[in-house]
Amino acid sequence: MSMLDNVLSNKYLHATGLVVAHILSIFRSKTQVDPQILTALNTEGYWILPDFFSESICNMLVQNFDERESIATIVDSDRRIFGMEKVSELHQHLFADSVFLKSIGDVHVGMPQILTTTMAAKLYAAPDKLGSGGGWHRDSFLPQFKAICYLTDVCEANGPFEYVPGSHRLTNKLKFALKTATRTHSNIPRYTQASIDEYCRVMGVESKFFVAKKGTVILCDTSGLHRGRPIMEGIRYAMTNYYRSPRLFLDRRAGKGKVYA
Ligand SMILES: O=C(O)CCC(=O)C(=O)O
Repeated sequence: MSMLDNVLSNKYLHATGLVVAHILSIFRSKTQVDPQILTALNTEGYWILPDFFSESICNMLVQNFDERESIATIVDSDRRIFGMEKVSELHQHLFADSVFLKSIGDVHVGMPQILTTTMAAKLYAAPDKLGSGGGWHRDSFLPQFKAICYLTDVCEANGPFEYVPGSHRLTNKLKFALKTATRTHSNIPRYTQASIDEYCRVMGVESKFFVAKKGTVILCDTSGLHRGRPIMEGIRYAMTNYYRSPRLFLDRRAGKGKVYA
């Protein structure tokens, strides 16, 4: 092995190179993302893109789901297909592979985002259940980006997405913890309605639910408090892009100094 090979194979150099590449890619995508969207994601934690897809495209995406409903995972009255981009080219090309959506996540999170899965869902009415996502929760403590697209018109009755504005911000997580002397609240993932009410009262905010037409995309930082409201009547079709950040650490279990993305 030459000296150059030795230098290049050095795991620390490799990791440093990855970090530099990530930083460069963030600057590159910064120029392409609407600053209004970034500001809203930073301050409120969400942004709405109306008419992202036309009605006819939504109908085709719904039809693609219905044709594959037999492979869906059933939980209560929900039908979910994880990895929809692998079984429906339409979902893949139109949504999963969207450079536009991913680049917003890249800049918001501050790292190039990796699509974990596109989940397509058909949710039936179940007034006595907790709703999509299993009730109020945070997906993570650190920033996390998701793009949710309604494929049917969503009104108050058929399970709109609901979010507590600003609850993703570290300053608000700390403020709430200090005000209530609760050190763990921002770190626990699941919440009762009573604890959400308490958060809103203490922080002087109101949760917001999103009634919107099919084809609307909701961008959100799911480290904030959120849920899909229980579906009282009707059906809600939607698809969600789940993104994650690369893991910038050396996987010691593999013992090969491999950097996992
Ligand atoms: O589908 C929704 O409206 C919300 C889903 C949700 O809570 C989640 O993806 O974490």
